[in-house]
Amino acid sequence: MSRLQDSSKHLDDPAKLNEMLSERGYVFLRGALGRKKILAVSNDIISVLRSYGFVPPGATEALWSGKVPSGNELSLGYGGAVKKINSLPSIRELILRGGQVSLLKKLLGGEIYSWVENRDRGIRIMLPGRLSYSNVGGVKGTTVTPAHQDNYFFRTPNYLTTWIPLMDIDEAVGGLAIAEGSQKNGYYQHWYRGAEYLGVPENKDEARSWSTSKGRPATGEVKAERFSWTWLNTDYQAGDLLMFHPMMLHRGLENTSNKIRLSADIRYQRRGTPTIWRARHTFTYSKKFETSIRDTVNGLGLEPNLALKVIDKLYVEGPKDSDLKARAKSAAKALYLNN
Ligand SMILES: O=C(O)CCC(=O)C(=O)O
Ligand SMILES: [Fe+2]
Repeated sequence: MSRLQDSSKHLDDPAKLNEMLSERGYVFLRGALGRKKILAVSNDIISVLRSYGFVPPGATEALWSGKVPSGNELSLGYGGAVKKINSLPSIRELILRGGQVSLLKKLLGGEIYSWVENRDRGIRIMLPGRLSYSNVGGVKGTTVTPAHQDNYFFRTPNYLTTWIPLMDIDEAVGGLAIAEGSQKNGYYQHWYRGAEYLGVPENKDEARSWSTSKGRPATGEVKAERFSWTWLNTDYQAGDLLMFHPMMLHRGLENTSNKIRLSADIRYQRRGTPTIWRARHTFTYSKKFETSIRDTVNGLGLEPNLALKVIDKLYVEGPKDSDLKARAKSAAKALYLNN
């Protein structure tokens, strides 16, 4: 693992930062958001986690009590504790008016549109270890974010992802790693095994082992396993800001510490530029739509590769007035004939 390059000395030079975003695909700015401000936000989160028993009484850091979530308490978008956290005034303030917003105003040269789904997806609460979860959007996955491009979720080049550590995140707490130069090759194949989301294989061995265990690419054009990556991360500190390109390959690192990893990932674009449907809806709305796509398509009994393609097509098109089953059938026919 190599280190992210810190560009904070160019904080007042938007042209330079834009140049880096387009050439390197990311900008990492040490301390740009102010340590004190961010720690005040995370104190509010820690209070909520304490009240749910995830942080022991009296602890002022995000220490993990050892409590395992009951049901979806900590699930992105859905969890009770997560909903409570998303409704905190300090979180809303951070998302709508944090330092990243004023910086983006300068970089994008206009007012900023904060995606609707930032409201219920923005904050991530990551317990130590690698737990499986199931059924968010009809998809199974694990708590350690697999390698992916955000383009998998949001099929538009027209936004930036900001990743914000809400505490000090060293290698033990995990954090985020990005693959140097990976934004330059297009849209990588993202894999599934049945309903299990695997993400992008990190090398040939992983691709081989997925494919011999019934994994298959569900979307994307470029075989990522052709490349070999240098992963970049750093000892993140509260106050740091990482911004990256929609095509940048990145992944979560396993949390092996005794702390709960707190971070935000929120997306913005210049106001008035074209948006995609996901930007205009809450995360819970979108996941519900995704579930109904999967249920509908799986109910048609299609050949598995075709089913994955149909799911992807309906997902990209987004919610519409017309009946989903009829849409699925005509997409299946068109894709079948095209093959
Ligand atoms: O924080 C993580 O584990 C994943 C974040 C992510 O995928 C993103 O910021 O786009
Ligand atoms: Fe991501």
